[in-house]
Amino acid sequence: MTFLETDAVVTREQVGGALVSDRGEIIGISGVRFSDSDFGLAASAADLAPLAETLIDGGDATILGSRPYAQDDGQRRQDFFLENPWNIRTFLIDVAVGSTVELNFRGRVPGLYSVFVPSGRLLLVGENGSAESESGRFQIETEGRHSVSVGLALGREGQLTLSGNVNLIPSEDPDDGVDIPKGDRVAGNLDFIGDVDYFLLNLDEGETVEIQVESMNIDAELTVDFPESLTEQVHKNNDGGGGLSGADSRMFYKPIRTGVHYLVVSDATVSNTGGYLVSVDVAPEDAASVETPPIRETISSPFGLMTIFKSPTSGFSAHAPADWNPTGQGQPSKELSLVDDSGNNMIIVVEDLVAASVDATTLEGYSDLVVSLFAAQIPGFELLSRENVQTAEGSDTVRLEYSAVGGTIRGSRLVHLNENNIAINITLHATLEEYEGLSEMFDYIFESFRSE
Ligand SMILES: [Ca+2]
Ligand SMILES: [Ca+2]
Ligand SMILES: [Ca+2]
Repeated sequence: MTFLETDAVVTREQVGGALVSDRGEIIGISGVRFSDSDFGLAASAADLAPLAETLIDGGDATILGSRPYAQDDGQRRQDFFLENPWNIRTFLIDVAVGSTVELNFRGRVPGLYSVFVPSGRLLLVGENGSAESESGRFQIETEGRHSVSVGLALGREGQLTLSGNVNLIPSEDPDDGVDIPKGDRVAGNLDFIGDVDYFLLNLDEGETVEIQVESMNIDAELTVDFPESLTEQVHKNNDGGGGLSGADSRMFYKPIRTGVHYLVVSDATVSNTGGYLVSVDVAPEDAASVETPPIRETISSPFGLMTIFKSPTSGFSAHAPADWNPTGQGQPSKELSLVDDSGNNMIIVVEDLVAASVDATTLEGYSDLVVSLFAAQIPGFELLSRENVQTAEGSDTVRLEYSAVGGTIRGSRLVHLNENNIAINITLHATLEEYEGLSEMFDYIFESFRSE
């Protein structure tokens, strides 16, 4: 859409009129006005004409398709499968003011639910831990349909159950799961505050595409992801597309694999709703695409599939359980953070001792420091053993075994200091009940550590 700037008065005195040329032709329709300013624009009549014709023919001129309310009465229990981390299901609750709603949320994977009042304000958030259930209760204070959105908190896919003391009415979002062919432009809509839409895009390895999200309504944010991606392979862009509001997003994306990708549209401020256009085109030859780190190598081990984690900065590698999920969070020194379905975790932290001005330049000195920090920071920390171990490829390491939190958690930490005074820490935590079953795998992970 082209917008025209003119010295004709388009705000205050009037809005929404025709912009007429000195030859009497309608060249634009005013109406785009920036809030808090006296600056307005007219939309090009040439761009608007097809919409006007559609409207006269009785068609849908919003180009957003029809968004019918759910007709179904719903039921008290909803079981559903989320196919990917961007798949969010919404259920509506339509009960009288004064009613108390009780929700129960459970699944084999950690999930999140959010309850919104009809105006879009967030009322309640809950998260079920792995294999646990979470209950929430709230009172209906405003007339209208409340909504509950449910998504994965961790992991790539999973089965979840939401149940309540009232009917939960499924609300289908016509945007989610829509295919976008290359060279096409598709209209979507963020239907409610917090809506996230995902589109499916088939790409060929190495062929760079230009992806763009344009909107006058939302502060478009674009995310490109694919199944089995690692945290560092997910790309986001907020305002790279500029556009009329300066908030459009754009990305040149070079796929590192052939197959389906997720193109995700959200509002960067999580406060707007409305329509947007998303387009995918073959990028110009010289386009500078975002850098995606390579897919990690996977190998089989006596403990199942392992991915070989290679540090992007510190020249070491370690095996990590392929079916543990990245937590996608943490401080910059955390190079890897994984968790399994029971909450057992693996964390790799890298510390540059010179940059951090840490006064410990030997492996022994640094290990002493780690133990004293643990003792100070971890509730109920108890050191069970400390051993100097040489790994299979000959690196000197210190292995610490400890218990924490009243003996309910067992931890193992491998500490290594390389010749550049970079400290590498691999920590594995398990609940006391699961530690025994996992300890051989922990040994295997520590033995696979290689400092290069
Ligand atoms: Ca939507
Ligand atoms: Ca959606
Ligand atoms: Ca933006």
